[in-house]
Amino acid sequence: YQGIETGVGTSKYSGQVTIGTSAVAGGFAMTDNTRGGHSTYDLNGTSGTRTLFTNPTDTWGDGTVANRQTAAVDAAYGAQLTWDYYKNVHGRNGIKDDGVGAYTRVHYGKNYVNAFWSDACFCMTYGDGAGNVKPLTSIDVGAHEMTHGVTSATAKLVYSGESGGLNEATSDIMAAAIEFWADNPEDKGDYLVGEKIDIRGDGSPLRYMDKPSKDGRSRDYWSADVGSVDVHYSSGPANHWFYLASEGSGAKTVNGVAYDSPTSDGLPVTGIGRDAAAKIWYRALTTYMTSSTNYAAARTATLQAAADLYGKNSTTYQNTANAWAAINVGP
Ligand code: ASN
Ligand code: ZN
Repeated sequence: YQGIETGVGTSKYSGQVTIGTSAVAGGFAMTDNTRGGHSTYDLNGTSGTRTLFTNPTDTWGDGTVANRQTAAVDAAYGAQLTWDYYKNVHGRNGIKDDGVGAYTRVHYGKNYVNAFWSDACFCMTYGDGAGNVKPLTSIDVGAHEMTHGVTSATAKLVYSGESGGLNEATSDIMAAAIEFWADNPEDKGDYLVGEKIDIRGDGSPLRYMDKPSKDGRSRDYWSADVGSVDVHYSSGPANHWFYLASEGSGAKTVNGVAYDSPTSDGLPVTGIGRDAAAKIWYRALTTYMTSSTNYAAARTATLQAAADLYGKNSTTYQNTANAWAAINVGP
């Protein structure tokens, strides 16, 4: 698959987008040679046999699920944004920082209501949803899954106990940062996870970062038993840290979404801004966290990162520490 082309895709969630493609005999393929050769494949309702998306023209999808290219456009766009975010914001050249792209598979199985990253294939996989649950190919879901690859290539946070919650939170945190960074007019940034998918059928998102317990399961604050709950719920305190560190506590509306973020001790917290919070988390993840990092160690890691980036005497450092205190993680 040759060269560098730019296709035009009509996505389901993000409107009309450009995607990196390449020229092949008889047309074009969804292989992006500007991003490490990242390719997007059709599993066609199976869990194994994959076919590279190709097309006679460089125009893809039509925004409907009936057109099987549409999910591919969304997933390829999400992977592309995630690649570009890590490169442009954090200087990271691909998941392993080696310039090599992963790959994406869509239309996994039948009525599959999930998406996942696999270290084994070094790839991301997306289900089509079922009933009224839509394909799991939104920007935030894609960025979440691809970030699991980054975590695997860096801190390697073990996917159980507190480190598992921090692994999950890393995916939600970077996904929120990526959604804001992309600033797509059809899918503006928010501190919600999976709000486009309607996974519960009542219009609510899968997770909330300002007050994670709004999902009925996630924890808002660290406690000694947090490591005993599912990693998608023990992520709550760290997701809450990211919200508080970014925006501060209390009521606030961002991109038209209203938030109201509490603190464990009722004391207010001042935000450092989303970009600084994401920089701190990324540096902590890639420089200081290890496979066994727990909540207390994550606090230390982010404070080391904040000291490196902003200085130990900065208000950014102090507010970073205050956001940890607000989720009940102290010195
Ligand atoms: N979509 C889920 C996740 O990435 C799959 C899983 O449970 N690992 O967290
Ligand atoms: Zn995950």
